[in-house]
Amino acid sequence: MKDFQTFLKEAAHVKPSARQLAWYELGFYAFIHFSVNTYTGRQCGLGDEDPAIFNPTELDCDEWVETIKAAGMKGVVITAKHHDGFCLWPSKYTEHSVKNSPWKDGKGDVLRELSDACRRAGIKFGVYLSPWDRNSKYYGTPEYNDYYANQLTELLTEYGELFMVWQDNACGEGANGKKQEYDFPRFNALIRKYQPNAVIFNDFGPDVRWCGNEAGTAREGEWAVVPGELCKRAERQTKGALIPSDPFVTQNPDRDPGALSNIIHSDGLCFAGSEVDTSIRPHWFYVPEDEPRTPENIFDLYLRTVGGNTSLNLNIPPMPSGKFDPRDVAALKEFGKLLRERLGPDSEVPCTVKKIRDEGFGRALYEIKTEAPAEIAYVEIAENIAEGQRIESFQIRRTPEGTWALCAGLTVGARKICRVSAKTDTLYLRINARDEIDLKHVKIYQKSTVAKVEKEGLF
Ligand code: FUL
Repeated sequence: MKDFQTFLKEAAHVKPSARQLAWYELGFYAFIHFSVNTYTGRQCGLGDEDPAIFNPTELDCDEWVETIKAAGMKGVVITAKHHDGFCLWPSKYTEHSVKNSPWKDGKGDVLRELSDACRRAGIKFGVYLSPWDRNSKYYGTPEYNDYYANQLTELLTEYGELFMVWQDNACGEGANGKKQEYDFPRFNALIRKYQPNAVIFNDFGPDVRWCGNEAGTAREGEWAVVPGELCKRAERQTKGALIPSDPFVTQNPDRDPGALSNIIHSDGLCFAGSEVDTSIRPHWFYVPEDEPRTPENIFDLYLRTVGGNTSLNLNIPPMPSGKFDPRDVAALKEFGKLLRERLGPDSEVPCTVKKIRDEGFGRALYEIKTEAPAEIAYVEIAENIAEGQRIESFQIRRTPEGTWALCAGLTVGARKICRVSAKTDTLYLRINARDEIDLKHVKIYQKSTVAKVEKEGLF
């Protein structure tokens, strides 16, 4: 059996692929749930909807993309096909698609319009293709895997570069006794073949895993280094458990899968970062009575997710007209303003970071200095995760010693953004890591000057 130091060192060197690193860089992108459900008010279609109900006469994808960009998002993932089986593109393999809708006389293609708009605006494009299909006559038979693979190939080859392919494991209620075994290894091989830079999202990886809820809640400590038992299709980079495998621990997604108490039981660790997917409204598809999140709520969500070593996939459901609801547009644009004011270059205060004490075993104390005292509002810490994720806990402090910290947290990973309230030119950062600490950067943001001007104007 391994000794603890060897185990920790191996865990600290589990590395992301280039595509996973690029996905971490993006951090924040839009989800779009759009289908026949937009017209029926259902959240899960039955599969027998008439394609004639899909008629987004005012659809303008450049307008969608303008809002998405204004909110600081770097890409978009759209439901090319949801569980109802209706295709937003004119797939050759089914009649259940836009080609039988009155929209643009059956000549429309939402994916074409959106992928072109994304390219024009310089943001990334990705697709959600539901494995569960309540329309396809093949569903529940081995032929369904051919059907899905054919549709996937259309998406992978006809719409330019994809940054993400999003799948879930919803297998449904088994209507008519149908239950489908999805051939994910075959689907994933196709994605790798045609879109080698695209990350694959599935509940448990291989590239990006689900955070485990749809409420917008990330774990306090989100690890990208997790048991291979949980992310079955991800590549294992280590071999052998520290304490013989315990399936309850390693395969239980309700736990904190990357915590040390969990991974010591894993037979092999892999790298799979977590995505938080949630909606700007209480539902995935448009419901006129729903109210969107407020700009402050989205900012808080952003801090906990993008600023908590996960990515945020925030759903904006279009209305039957094809437009976003003006209330959602207003909330997103106002949020974008808050984001630029609070975490943009105008609020950043240059600082120097110096290791002032090395305590060994991945423990160290850093001094962070700004040129002059500043009213600090946020501190961002980033690990160089290209070499692995290592930080187990940290504290941001006014003094090097003592029990009191301005902020204390668990993981850091690609990005940790902390709310801090202190007027000072010196902060201390204590870190406890699994192996040698490799910091990519520390950034300091002062209370936004825009807010200050408003305040001065008021008083
Ligand atoms: C789930 C689906 O069942 C929901 O309808 C939604 O699309 C969500 C993002 O994924 O698995």
